[in-house]
Order: sequence, then C-alpha cells, then structure tokens
Amino acid sequence: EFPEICEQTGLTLTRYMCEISRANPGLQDLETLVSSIATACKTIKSLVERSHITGLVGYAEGGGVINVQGEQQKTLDVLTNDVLKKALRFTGKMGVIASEEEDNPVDVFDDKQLPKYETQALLDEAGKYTAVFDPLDGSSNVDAGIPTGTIFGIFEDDAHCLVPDDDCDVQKILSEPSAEDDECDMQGKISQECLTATLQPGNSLIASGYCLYSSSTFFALTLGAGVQIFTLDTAIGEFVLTHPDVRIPARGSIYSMNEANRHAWDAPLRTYIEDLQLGKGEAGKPYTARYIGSMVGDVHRTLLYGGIFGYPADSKNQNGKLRLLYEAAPIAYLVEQAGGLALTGKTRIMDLIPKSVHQRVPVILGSPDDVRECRKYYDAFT
Ligand code: AHM
Ligand code: MG
Repeated sequence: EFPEICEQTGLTLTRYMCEISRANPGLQDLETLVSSIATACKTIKSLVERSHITGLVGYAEGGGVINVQGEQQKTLDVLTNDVLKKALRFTGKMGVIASEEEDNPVDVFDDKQLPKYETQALLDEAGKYTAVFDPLDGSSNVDAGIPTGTIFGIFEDDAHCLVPDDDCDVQKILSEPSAEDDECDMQGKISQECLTATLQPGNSLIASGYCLYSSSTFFALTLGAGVQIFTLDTAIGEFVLTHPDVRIPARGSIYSMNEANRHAWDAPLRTYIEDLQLGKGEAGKPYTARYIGSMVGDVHRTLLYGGIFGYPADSKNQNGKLRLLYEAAPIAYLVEQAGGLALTGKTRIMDLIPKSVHQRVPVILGSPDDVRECRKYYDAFT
C-alpha cells in the first residue's frame, strides 16, 4: 500500500491557493500573485543563505548607494528588490509597486533596459493590483547570519505610474514597433493615479504576509480570513502548511523593544516596561526580554508565543522607525487576523492613511491583553 503523495507532502501553499481560488473564482489573480511572491522568497532565501559563498555581502556598489531615506543599501537589498519586482512583473497582474528600496512608487513594467515602446505595450496589459514590500527587512543583520525577512502587502487598484509625454503618439509606436525609443520619454513622472493607488490604509489590503529566513524558511499569509503559516520543505522545494489558523495567545510573557532607546521613550512606555520587569503588571509576574532587531523574526515569535513587540516613538524619532506602508500595515493586518492588536500607542495602525511612501509610524503590537494593558498607560497619561 502506497499512501497518496499528498499525504506525504502535506498541504502545500500551491494546493492551498489552488483550493482557495477554486472555491472563490474572484481570487484567481491572488493565486498567481502569491505564487510569484513565494517563488521570489525561495530565491531570496537562497541568496541570503549563500551570500558568504557568492560574495554578496556588505554594501552595494562600494558603499556609495544611499536610498531616499538616507540609509545605505546593502548588496542584498538591491538584489532582492529586483527579484521580487521581476517575479511580480511576470505575473502580468501587477500594476504599481512601492518598495523600501525604491525612492518612489513605480510601474512594475518601468524597466530602463526595455525599449520604451515595449514598455508601453506591456503597460497596456498591466494588471490591477498594487504591491508594497520590504524585500529584505532587517538587512543590517544579514551578514552575521541573523534572521531577516520579506514583508509584502497587496491592494487592488487599476493604476499606472508612467505618464507618456504629451507629444507621444502611443498608438503609432505600438503599430510601428521599430519606432525610435526616444519618441516617448515616460520616465521620472509620478501620476496622481499612481500615488492614489499606493497610499492606501492597511484596511484596504486584500492580502499580506511575510517570509522569515531563519532556522527554517516560514511563509505567513493572510487573505483576510485568518493566518496560515507554511514552512519550506527543502526536500521538495514547496511551502507546506505547518501552522494552520494561527491564533496569537491572549497574553504572553515576553516584551520585545530596543531598550537602548529607553531613555528617549515617553513616560507611559517607560513605566509600562518597568512594571513588566518588576512583575507589577496585570500578569502579576515578571516578563522576559527578546529582541532580534529584525521585525519579521520578532513578530513571528510574538505570533507564536505571545507577548508584545514594539518600535515606539522616542524623543529622537518622533514617529519611531518602521515604515507604515510596507512594514507596519501589512504586519498589522496579519497580527489582527491572528487575533492580536497593532497600535501606534493609541491609534489602530490599520486605520492610518499614509501621506507618503516612506512615512514612519510608532508600532506596538502583539497579544491583545498585553497591547491593551500597554494602551492603558498611554490613556492614563493624557
Ligand atoms: P530596515 O528596514 O532598514 O532593515 O529596518 C527595519 C528593522 C526592523 O526589522 C527592526 O524591527 C528594526 O529595524 C530594528 O531597528 P533597531 O536596530 O533600531 O532596533
Ligand atoms: Mg525594513
């Protein structure tokens, strides 16, 4: 007797998405998008894992590349951004993307290496989704073998970023593909349509997730009906469902924040953490601390073990450090879908409409009882 192959492999992400889209024909596009992201994550896992062998370590282009946020990009930041962007482009379903590693939202077909008439032809077929992502979060840790992750979110919005010049006769160029490339200069312009597609609140996400590159490679996903976590089975190269319907514990016993910033935190947070340390909180016993400094790793642990994770505001960084659009909101969606809470302190992160692509926001998230307890300190203070 031979068991069915599916019984040996378990429920793969491929099969999970296939079943979801069969039951919900409206979600067929998401099947393609999730599959392309999962494939990109496998590539990123391999890039990260082999980086000391292939020499893909350190900073990009001799350390000279500073992104729009004033941060130095690592070689792997640039490469992994490209991997994810290309994977999404080839689905044919994606319109706009916004990434930590891109200064502005871009059309997924905006490729400087392609002749412009080809770009225009592709644009006409572009899909109706917008993706926001941080391709390699925690990359400052990556050369030391510390866990990193990819964060992504998907909105539905049929928009473009590229705007052809007024004198560009798109139809002519499409009908005569030999036309000179330079007839249409579409680069460097950001349309209002493009910003509207991108600057959406977490409430408008239709899917989000992360991939954690650690002792195992984990892929967490929500489509708005709970959270599923898959583990990469390297023997078959597939993500297999290992944590169905994840529910965050109502309360944990771990806090996770960068305590080096404690002197600059505001008073309610300092008091809250001190109470946790002294066992004076609602749990009545002391908490312990865990802080990786890679949000995906810290959030993954918080989802599974419970507790509270934060990158709060401090006197130096009034909006904390984490970016609303492609870090805080997609993770907030996952955490809420697992029964947790994600606040800036008092406000729900999911409700915030980003004003700019790289806007930062204070984050406090985790087990509902822990986050509510923390919130009480803020309420009492004002
Ligand atoms: P990055 O996107 O530049 O990698 O920064 C985000 C990371 C998060 O993963 C993590 O929570 C935070 O930065 C850690 O910052 P710090 O080193 O200040 O504690
Ligand atoms: Mg990041």
